[in-house]
Amino acid sequence: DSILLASKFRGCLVGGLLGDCLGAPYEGDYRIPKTVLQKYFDTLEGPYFKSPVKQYTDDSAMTKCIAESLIAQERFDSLDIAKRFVKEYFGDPRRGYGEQVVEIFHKLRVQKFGDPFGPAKEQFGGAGSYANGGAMRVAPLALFCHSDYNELINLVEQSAKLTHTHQEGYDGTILQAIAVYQSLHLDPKEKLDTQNFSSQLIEKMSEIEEEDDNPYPYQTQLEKMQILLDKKEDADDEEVQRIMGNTVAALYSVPTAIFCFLRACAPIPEIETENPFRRTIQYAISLGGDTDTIANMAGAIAGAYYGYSVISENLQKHCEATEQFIEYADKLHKITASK
Ligand code: 8NA
Ligand code: MG
Ligand code: MG
Ligand code: MG
Repeated sequence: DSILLASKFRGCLVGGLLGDCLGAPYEGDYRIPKTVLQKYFDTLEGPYFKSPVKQYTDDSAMTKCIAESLIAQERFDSLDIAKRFVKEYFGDPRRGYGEQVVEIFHKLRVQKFGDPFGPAKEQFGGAGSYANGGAMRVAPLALFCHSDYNELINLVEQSAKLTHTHQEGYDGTILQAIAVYQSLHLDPKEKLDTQNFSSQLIEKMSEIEEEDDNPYPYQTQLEKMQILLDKKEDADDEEVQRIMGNTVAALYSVPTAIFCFLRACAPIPEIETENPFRRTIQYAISLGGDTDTIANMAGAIAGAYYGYSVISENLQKHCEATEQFIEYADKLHKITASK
């Protein structure tokens, strides 16, 4: 129903924001001791105390651009999104952007947006970026297209190609959007069937992935994920890092984020919380590497599944721009309800 969906919209955007803000201090660390993160989350979730907010990074800065564009235009407008990326970057460049993506913003400004898709094609000697920058910002578009799957696939691919033209870059963006889409359509009161969730992802990706030198990379990663999820004894962190990955590559971070969501439905050793949303992002951060982005993507999927009501109020208060992201969610819900 509409009340649940509105809560899922908020959960998705606020969930992603919290993953970014809370994961950012650990970005690039090899692995974060479970005891350290337990204390970090317990402190932030406990009785409220005044402290500087945890700032969001490029992940949420670009998510903001897409949300604001969809709200202003009430449709997907790639030129408008490109302009917002550039305005946002030059207005507030110190948000930890990817090293190469900023090249695109400079070129777009110089060519005055004559060809918004052009500069991305020149990245990495023409290979295009395979990093997770398309996937980390896609949540608002997944919400916008929640009732039209074919439109979702089409628009998400375009949104990615403004910066990411490598197949792994845009197919990873599509995978993240499909995961959010599936979460939105599930009832959080029913027990999540993790194998069914991942089988559906594999089936949908089989319609997306094209054969090339390395055929079906996402389906392959998702199959490895299923084996890890199936393991009777808990898969240890070293194994998860090695098999799923935790880097800025979309192939080694988007399936990892999905794994975190599915793994965190049940208790995880050394993560002491009854709250499955918190467990998802706390676990994602503990794996190290691209912590802000993996926690952001896992948080968006988890929030879209559980809804806003499970997200701790005190955690929200410690993060920058929570109110703004709630507003985006409510506006997107209103627009899509009347579409
Ligand atoms: P991007 O397109 O600049 O890619 C980021 C990095 O990925 C590049 O600098 C390269 O090292 C590598 N890369 C991507 N494609 C290729 C390729 N075809 N060949 C060789 N190397 C390649 O930026 P983006 O927006 O996709 O990046 C998103 C990530 O950057 C997020 O994690 C975000 O938080 C940010 N970030 C990450 C780190 C980190 O150390 N994990 C640090 C700062 C910022
Ligand atoms: Mg970031
Ligand atoms: Mg394709
Ligand atoms: Mg990152």
